[in-house]
Amino acid sequence: MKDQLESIRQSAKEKFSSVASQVDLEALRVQFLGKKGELTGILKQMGRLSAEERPKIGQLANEVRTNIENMIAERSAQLKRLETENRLRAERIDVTMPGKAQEIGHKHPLSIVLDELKDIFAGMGFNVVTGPEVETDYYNFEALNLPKDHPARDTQDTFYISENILLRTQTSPVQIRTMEKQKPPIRIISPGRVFRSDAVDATHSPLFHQIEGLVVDKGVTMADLKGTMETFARRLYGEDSVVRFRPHHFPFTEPSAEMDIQCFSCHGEGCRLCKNEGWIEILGCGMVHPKVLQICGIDPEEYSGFAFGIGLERIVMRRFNIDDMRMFYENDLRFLGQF
Ligand code: 2NM
Repeated sequence: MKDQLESIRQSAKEKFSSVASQVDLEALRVQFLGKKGELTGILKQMGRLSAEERPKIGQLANEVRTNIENMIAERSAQLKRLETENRLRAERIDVTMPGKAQEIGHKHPLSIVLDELKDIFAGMGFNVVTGPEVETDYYNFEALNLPKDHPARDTQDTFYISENILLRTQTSPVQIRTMEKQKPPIRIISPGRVFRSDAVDATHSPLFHQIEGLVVDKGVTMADLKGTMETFARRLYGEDSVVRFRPHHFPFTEPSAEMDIQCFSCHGEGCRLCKNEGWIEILGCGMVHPKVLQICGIDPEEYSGFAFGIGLERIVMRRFNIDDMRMFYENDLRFLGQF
């Protein structure tokens, strides 16, 4: 029996030192120390020994068991170390390798100029306000003093969703909503998308962008309107810009005007850029109609105001010399990459 124990010890030494994985190691542990294992098999036969031999063999068996347990612990620790080493080798990262360049996008030309316009008006104390693109007939037309038979209300020009719901044709509904909610002084601009049922060509699109502005306070006059618009033009086109105001008509302002800037290419002489006019139209504006103030709950005897509307696309087209409006919406990277 002593020889058997020694041979178990010897065979364990060989097998445990060459086992290559934790799973195999566990299988081997069961083979030697498990309930049906080799060592247990020996211990079960201890009854057959003499009283003299039994403690000696018992001691040897315990020794062998302890030996094997130590072998397992040692090999297990070795295997763990090996696994870690292998993993570290496999997952090694070369931090000196060049990275994958991330392509960073940039602003759309419309956004470049819109942000500039926002900055200019912010510098004059205007807040930016936005509102819904789907509007009611009331906010888009009725409250703006556009009579029921006005041509702008025709289904030819406006996208109707139902009889009373439509896509806003200008951002003025935002101004109306602001006047309803907020007591003067009011000084806001409302940039955003507007929609008109136009056929697409180089200068028309059913979706385009507007920035409207509104100032309401006590004692606001046409002089404030002209000064603010001229300051805006100078900030945008340079301090030596020359502007002029021409009478116009809008249902929601009285009086109304359009502002032109003197052509910066020919200084009023007439050239290709200004189509021989000498002047380039920039925006529409006027003193808010007393009826509009009244509709919004603002007393026109106490308050007055001015408003203006700027078409973003036209300004951006002139800025970057773009001759076809469709380029803005086609997402052609050969175009967009130029800004
Ligand atoms: C323009 C021209 C002139 C305008 C008027 C209003 C409101 F709500 F106060 F009545 N908002 N925007 C206005 C005035 C818009 O666009 C060419």
